Amino acid sequence: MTTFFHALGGRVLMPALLLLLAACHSASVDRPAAAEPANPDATPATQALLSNMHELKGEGFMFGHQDTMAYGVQWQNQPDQSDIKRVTGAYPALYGWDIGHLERGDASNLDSVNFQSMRQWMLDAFERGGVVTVSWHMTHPGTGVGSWNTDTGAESLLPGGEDHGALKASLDRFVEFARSLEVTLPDGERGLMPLIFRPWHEHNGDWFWWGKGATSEQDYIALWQFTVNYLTKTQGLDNLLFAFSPDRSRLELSNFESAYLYGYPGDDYVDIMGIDNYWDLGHPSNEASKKQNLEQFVASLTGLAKLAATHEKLPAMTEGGQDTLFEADFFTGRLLSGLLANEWTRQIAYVQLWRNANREREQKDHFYVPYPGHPTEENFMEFYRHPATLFEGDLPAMYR
Ligand code: BMA
Repeated sequence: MTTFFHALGGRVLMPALLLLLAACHSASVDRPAAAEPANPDATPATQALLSNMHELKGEGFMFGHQDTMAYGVQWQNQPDQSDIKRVTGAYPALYGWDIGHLERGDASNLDSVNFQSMRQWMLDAFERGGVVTVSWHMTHPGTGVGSWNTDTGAESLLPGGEDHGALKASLDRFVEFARSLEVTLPDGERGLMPLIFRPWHEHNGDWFWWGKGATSEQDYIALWQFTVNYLTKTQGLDNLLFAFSPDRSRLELSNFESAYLYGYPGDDYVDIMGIDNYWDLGHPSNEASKKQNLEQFVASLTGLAKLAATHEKLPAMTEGGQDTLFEADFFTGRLLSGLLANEWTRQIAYVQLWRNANREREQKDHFYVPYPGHPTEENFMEFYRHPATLFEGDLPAMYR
């Protein structure tokens, strides 16, 4: 570029070149994104996490697992365990935790994970160089009913609404929790560990009280914007990156952009454009063939990555997988094939699979990664060994 530029006379061409670069900007897959965090006051470590995740794009994706340290299919209450670790010997790069029931002041979350233990697992992950993401199946602060109850929406929680104080009280529980996550940062100072915060997920579905039907699009946007402003500006939490995550089952591919942007609170309120995808990975209610599934998986990731590039956001598969892993080649045949399909799908910065419920405690099979002895174990090892799959030990320093 420099040679070409000088050869043609820099002065005259400079403005034209800049214009050209600006025009290419939105569609280019090669250009590293600027990675300005939504919160302009984000701490240096939080900004570094965002930039470093942007840097990973095209190189590989961080592999994550929900609740991984808390329990697995065949074990619970054991130190330093994870089904990922039991199978591969490695820790995942990304750790997902849900703080549902923190708002009730409970000692444990909705899946019986003790909050003090969760806190320690988050700190341990940071110490090892891993990344933590938090979701929230929040009970309705006004009515106290669970997140899956859709009788009452978010309207009363908004500023001026009768339950607005209750929403703030719920958010304050998280503020207190996040403030307890104090670590020594790369600059040697004590401060809060960065978190990827993913509230109000799958809002384009009709199953949560903040979702379609119970809550209008306008109220959803107001809820999101209030949440971000309250946590950052009012409470001064500057260690958060914000992830938006509609559900793929309700995203029409032929109309991807406008479907995806339903409820989008705006670029000033989002760092990560996510997608929760169970639908294209062998969901029992999806009647498409496996081949069509794969095509649609690729189309959804491609659409997401292109849109995220336009908005200068990080594209990620924030949640998903195949419940009970009934296909022996799931990890390479479906997940990896989709993620490596083209230059856009290779921009996906992380993929997080959902939890491995403890069989004895929950009396059911509900799991997304293999455990020792499961038929997908070998296939998962192949996935693990692939250079594009990043586990904790593969990560560069993410916070500097
Ligand atoms: C769902 C299931 C539930 C769980 C909830 C919150 O997808 O795994 O069993 O309670 O997530 O983690």
